Amino acid sequence: MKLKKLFAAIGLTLLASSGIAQAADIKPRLIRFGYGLVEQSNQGRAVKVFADEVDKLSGGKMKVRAIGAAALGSDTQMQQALIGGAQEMMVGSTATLVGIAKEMALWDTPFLVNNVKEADALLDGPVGAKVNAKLDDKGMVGLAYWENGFRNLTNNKRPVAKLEDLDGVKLRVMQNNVFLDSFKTLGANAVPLPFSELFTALETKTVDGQENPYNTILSSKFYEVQKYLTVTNHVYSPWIVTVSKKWWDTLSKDEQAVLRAAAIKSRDFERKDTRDEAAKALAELKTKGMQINELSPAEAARMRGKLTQVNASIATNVGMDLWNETQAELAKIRSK
Ligand code: TK8
Repeated sequence: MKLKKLFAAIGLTLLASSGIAQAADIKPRLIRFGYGLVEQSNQGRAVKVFADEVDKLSGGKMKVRAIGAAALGSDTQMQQALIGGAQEMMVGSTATLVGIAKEMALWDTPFLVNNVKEADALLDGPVGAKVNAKLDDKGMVGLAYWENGFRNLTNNKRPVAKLEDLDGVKLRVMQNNVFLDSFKTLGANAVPLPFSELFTALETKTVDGQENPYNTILSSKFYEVQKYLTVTNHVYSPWIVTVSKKWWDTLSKDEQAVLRAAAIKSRDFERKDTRDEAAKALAELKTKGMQINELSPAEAARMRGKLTQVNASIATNVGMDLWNETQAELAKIRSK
């Protein structure tokens, strides 16, 4: 199946580059593609790459209308629009998909991967494909995992240098039970909220803090309303590019291949762009006035010990087979 997809993608690239995309079975299509972050973010930049690639591969017939800043709704609202067929595509956090496909909770496992190399290998390998395929009979088709990134903690109450500093901090978490449990376990007062409501919630002090990758803290200007940042890297968050299954089933094989190829091309761009930006972002957040706390090795270990207490329940939720397969796959990746 994978080879077939690959050949289809290569075929299309050849078609497009030789200027005969007209010959392929491609009709004029309008694709409403929603996302949550602002246009000037790693997410927005990659959606633009996706749109340009779809345009190129389809000989200008398939048009992507990119709509950022949650203007089409929060992640969960857009997911429902995809399932219902009212919107064609989106990119968003896998964490908000857990209510639809419980296996997605695998990606919320604290400290599951140690670095981006492991993340790429796991997500692009058989385990990633298996989890992704769970969306198919739920009304969505997943095309590629993009990088959201390693998540770090910010808050406005006090510098968090040890576990106890989190006591009673009202912390916004993504809408899913793993995140809720994880941060309750750490002693925070965890409050699930859609990302689209987060800036205002921080600004009005409805919540004290949140956790997201450096890139997002920067592009969403959380530094304007958050004083303290603690480098926790507590979980690697993927984004996933999804298509409405209802709409997907109306597409020709050539049209589907255009979307698959563009999702992979933009994924590769996105991961590199995100990593380049993340490497500079912490210094930039500092110049914007944030106070950065690094955890001592002892405190980091304590936090890790607490957080990984949720692993057992994640394993039960995603299924023991998938959990064990993931551990085996990670061992394989690490031995390479
Ligand atoms: C953007 C979200 C965001 C995620 C979150 O729509 O909710 O905190 O990290 O990237 O998907």
